[in-house]
Amino acid sequence: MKQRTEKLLAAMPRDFEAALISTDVNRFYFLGFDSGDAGTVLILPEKTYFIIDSRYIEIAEATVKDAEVILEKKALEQVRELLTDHSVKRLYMEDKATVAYANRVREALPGVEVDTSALLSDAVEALRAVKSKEELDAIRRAQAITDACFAHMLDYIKPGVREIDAALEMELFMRGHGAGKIAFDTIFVSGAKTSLPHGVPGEKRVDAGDFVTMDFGARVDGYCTDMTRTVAVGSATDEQRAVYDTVLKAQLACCAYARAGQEGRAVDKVARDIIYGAGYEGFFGHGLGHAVGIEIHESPRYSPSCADIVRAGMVMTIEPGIYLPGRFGVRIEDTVFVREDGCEIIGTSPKELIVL
Ligand SMILES: [Mn+2]
Repeated sequence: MKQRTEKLLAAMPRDFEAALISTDVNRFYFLGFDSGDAGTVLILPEKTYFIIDSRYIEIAEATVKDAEVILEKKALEQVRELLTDHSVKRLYMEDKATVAYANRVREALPGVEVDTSALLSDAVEALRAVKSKEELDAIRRAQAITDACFAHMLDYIKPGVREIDAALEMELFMRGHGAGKIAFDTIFVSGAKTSLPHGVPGEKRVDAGDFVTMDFGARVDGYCTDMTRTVAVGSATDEQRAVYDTVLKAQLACCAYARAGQEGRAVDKVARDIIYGAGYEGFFGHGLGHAVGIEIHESPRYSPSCADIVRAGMVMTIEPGIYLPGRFGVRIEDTVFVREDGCEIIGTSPKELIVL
């Protein structure tokens, strides 16, 4: 954790004096503190402070190693005292802090210049984008649970099963097999609802002839993974197979193409060229993928507008889809680890069309 604050200090302007961290994800990134949604982190060049209320003080004192843990009374008054003690005149805040909170900080710190530009958040996001070995290991463990869940669902899915029961089954499986949390709300949709890229599981029952799309992931030690598979139940028509094969071809081509040093949009284009070339222009509306880490959607993106360079050590999703409104859709998604010479698919779940 100390390395992370040191990297931040190196990334910030030379006249950096202090940073106030108030978002859950960055508090976790700098302290490893994952209990609750409270606490204020103050990073100074010489020292980091963690102001935390009585609900969490015991766990904070036991687990936070690289910051001085202080019992919260009035957090911003305590911040003001610390800034005065250290003669700080300029404070960076995250641009993802709420406007209300930023206003309270300004009011509480007269005489301190409060910078709410994107500078701090961008610097932290750039650090978070490149994963350490420990972070990658957590994502690998999350993915192993996610793969096991998919295998379990191949046995579970039958005509007559309700979507909401299947989604709950997936969440129970992942939590019961070591996921601290799930990475995001599980998507299990069937039949015509598979044309909704982020459809919500409902009362609908799986029918023979349906496609089923499952988009899900476990979260282990604070890190997410993200996977989507589409399977057929009972049978698949020639048109369903043609759409599936096109998405699979695009997904495999992107996995073969992706490597460090590319603009995000270059990898997106590989999928888009295949899908549009097969006649499905207008039916693949979302970007090809996104970085994954503490949050399920991080920067950079594989999308038509992303000119950011994807670097070695980043963890990205590759998830092309085709969605035919009112009829059916297909998405196939892997989480991959980007290396200099290619990308490694972290999961092991099969991708050829499975007819249950
Ligand atoms: Mn995704």
